[in-house]
Amino acid sequence: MITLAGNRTALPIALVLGLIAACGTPDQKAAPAPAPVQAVHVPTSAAVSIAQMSFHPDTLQVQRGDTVIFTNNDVVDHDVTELPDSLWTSHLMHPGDSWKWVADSTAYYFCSIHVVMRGRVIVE
Ligand SMILES: [Cu+2]
Repeated sequence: MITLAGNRTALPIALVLGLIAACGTPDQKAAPAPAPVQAVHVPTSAAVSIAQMSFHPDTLQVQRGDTVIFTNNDVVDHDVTELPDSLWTSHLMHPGDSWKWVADSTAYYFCSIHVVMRGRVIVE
């Protein structure tokens, strides 16, 4: 025989069981995918050698923020000057000198002393 006292406890138990069943169904939404991990570029450096009246390599591909180190391995002075507007330039580089430039955008450059000497840095 069911008593009033028994009905009072049976209803909450039924609700709890119903909630547990609802939460455990296979249709439950999957947890949100973790945010994609952004690749962080650790700046590095790349070298350009100036020798025999030219830049080696004359085209260099780097990532934004990388440092390009120009070294004058020639027997005469050179410089590295942005083309076409000379937005930046190295100091006069004597044989053995180096100059560093942090690549922030693709740039063409030349030697303002020997204008046929040209190169470019492509920033990805
Ligand atoms: Cu030069």
